[in-house]
Amino acid sequence: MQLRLESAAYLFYCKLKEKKFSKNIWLSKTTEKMNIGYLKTVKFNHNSISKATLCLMILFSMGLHKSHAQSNTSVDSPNIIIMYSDDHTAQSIGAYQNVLRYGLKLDHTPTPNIDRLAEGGIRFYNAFVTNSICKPSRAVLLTGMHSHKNGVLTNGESISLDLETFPMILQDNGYQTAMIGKWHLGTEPQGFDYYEVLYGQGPYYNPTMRTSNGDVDRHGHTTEIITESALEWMRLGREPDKPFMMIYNHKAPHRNWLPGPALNDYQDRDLPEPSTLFYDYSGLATAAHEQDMEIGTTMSWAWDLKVPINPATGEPSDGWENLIERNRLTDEQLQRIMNAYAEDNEYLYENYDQMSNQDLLRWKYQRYVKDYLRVIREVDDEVGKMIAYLERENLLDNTIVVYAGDQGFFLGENGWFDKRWIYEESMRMPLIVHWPEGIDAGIANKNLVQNLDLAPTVLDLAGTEIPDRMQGRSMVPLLKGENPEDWRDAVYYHYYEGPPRVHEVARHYGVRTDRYTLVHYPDHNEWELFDLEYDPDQINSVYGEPDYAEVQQQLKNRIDELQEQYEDYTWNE
Ligand code: SGN
Ligand code: CA
Repeated sequence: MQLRLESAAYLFYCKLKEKKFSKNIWLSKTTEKMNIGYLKTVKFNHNSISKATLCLMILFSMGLHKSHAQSNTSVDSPNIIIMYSDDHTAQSIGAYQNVLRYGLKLDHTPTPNIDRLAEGGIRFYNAFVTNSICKPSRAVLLTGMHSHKNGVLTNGESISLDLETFPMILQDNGYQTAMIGKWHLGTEPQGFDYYEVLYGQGPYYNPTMRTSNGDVDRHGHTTEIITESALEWMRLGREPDKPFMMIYNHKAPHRNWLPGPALNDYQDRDLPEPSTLFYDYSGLATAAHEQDMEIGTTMSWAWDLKVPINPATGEPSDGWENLIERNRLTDEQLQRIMNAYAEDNEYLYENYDQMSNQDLLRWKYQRYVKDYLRVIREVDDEVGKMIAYLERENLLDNTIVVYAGDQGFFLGENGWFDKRWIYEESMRMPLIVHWPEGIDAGIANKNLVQNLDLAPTVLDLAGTEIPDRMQGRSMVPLLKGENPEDWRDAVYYHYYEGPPRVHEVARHYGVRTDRYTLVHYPDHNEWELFDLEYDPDQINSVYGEPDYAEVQQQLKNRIDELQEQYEDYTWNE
């Protein structure tokens, strides 16, 4: 009870402190605060944080002890925060806008805070995942091993408890570790002193968080709640005499893009369309024709598009109740959501009969991309809060902040949403690293890097040994602005979740160099080859064209070599 009272007093103090700093440049001025209560049960692990430590932390934080925060770390063991937002694609980040030659070109930045991280640190323009889907990407992040080595080939597998991950290694080397937000890997999070994670994908509203000490019901918008939980751990759970590593993973912008504070953004205007919105896949192989990830046909009126009445039938849309139940929406939350979409939905109901398929796709695209960017703006605001906290506590300079997405995403390119493909939109991940004490500001790096490299990089930064089994390479030389001559010239890719699984994207593997992408679809025995210099949107495969015969053969050889190097024998049927 005493602990609860002290926690409450401390949280109140922190709120006051936050108010004082609310003009901080990292906080977006436009955030509309939601009119919903924030109820919570704070249950910290009594084993990992004693009452005495907590009291000391409170006293220290109230000014009786100054700048405790930095005393615990040095450049040799910096703090580390990894942000691995779910499905956050590079086309929707301001810091990437001017370099991407494919896809949606936005007319504004939805990510001022993330952009600022890029301006103050290093951004990787050519970062790619090894397998563009959630669980596999997260398992690669934790283990530094490709999917065929870590056992998580698709979203159907859970991570094995027997695997040694980088958080476990950091823990053994004096780091305090925490995992907050989307976990998704099935088994209980290992290697963390504290965790507070969503069940599975988690809802956009009112999530139940699974913690080291049992479940906690939270009320409010999940993007804000994940930050609240992370900040609570930083304030009350963190041991100031140890360096820390926290994984802070947003659920947003994963499907079904249900905004909170930003619900009313973009009400008065439409957003640009990608040039390939109406593309018919005529230059692509069979796999592209067989997918089920089209905005026009795959998206559902209720769940995806937030249209409660099916405009074709006038009946309630299938799944509307599900949306309310899955998010446990209160009347007030539901009303606010209904109000935000009312005017555009009314337009759809009134005009549906006269709308062509093209008009309908345009309407659905606007609804989709606006919601995607709304939930992105919310993530960006929360990243801003986190950075503001670090700055206030004098932690920012010696904390390595990694901002990344767990893969890319289609924002209407090819008329699609979702990911999975080796294509640029899906395979490229945004990757930004900010560390004032260790990285020069404003570096734009073009080396081919992968999520596979993150575990070895973090271990290298923490001064610990990198196990031989890890298949990635430390990016530390790149962080220092160096350009090692022997850096990789090609990235290897594989995707295993073929039909009949959700979105029906055929299994494939391939290679991407600085100029070409070669991909093989074994279930169709077909190939595609893209010359990204002339075809950045990858709409015209040149596989089999005589002019490309030589490069085609070289790339096939390169795939063989990479499969050998990574010991990937999963394709040798
Ligand atoms: C859910 C989504 C899919 C998505 C997968 C995998 N449907 O099944 O659209 O591809 O997750 O996403 S949903 O309507 O239920 O959200 S992943 O990021 O976890 O790999
Ligand atoms: Ca994902």
